[in-house]
Amino acid sequence: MLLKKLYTLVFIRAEDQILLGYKKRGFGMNKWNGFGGKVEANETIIEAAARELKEECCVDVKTSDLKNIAHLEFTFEGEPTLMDVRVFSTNIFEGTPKETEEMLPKWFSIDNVPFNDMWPDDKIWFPYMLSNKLFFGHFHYEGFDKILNYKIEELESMETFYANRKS
Ligand code: 6OG
Repeated sequence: MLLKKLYTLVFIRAEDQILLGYKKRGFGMNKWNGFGGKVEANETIIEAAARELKEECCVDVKTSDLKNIAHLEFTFEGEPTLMDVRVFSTNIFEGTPKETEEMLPKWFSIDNVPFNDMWPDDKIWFPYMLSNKLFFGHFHYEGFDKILNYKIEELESMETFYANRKS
């Protein structure tokens, strides 16, 4: 039995650019990624997404402007947990991204995403996100650098995906 832990991951888009943050500490340290973290017991997933974005780079979004674009699952060989990551995107936001203790934000052209300094799974699923598809992905890692196997599929709607999912 895998213990499921819920996380959020938010991407801010502006024309042909995407906002990424360089993680300065903790899980995924020294990698570029979207902004996110664990969902707390007292909040909804989408509230957690907006909260983490604000905490990590000082950008404000309305929860109603966050679009759920993907569901990602990560498992690690020999580890009992499954990371259940809800991915959101928006191009409606307020404020200028600012460095915090956790993240250094930077805009990247969508043609110049720094995949060599990101989680290895990102180069597999970013093309789906950047072409505005909805998708599900599961990645099984050995350690933190090697993907042993994965599955990725485009979805027609996130609502249907969650409605048909067993838990
Ligand atoms: P904190 O530990 O900072 O939350 N995350 C991943 N993101 C990508 N792109 N690839 C992975 O491959 C990831 N594993 C975790 C989810 C961790 C943050 O990192 C994301 C959260 O936004 C393994 O609270």
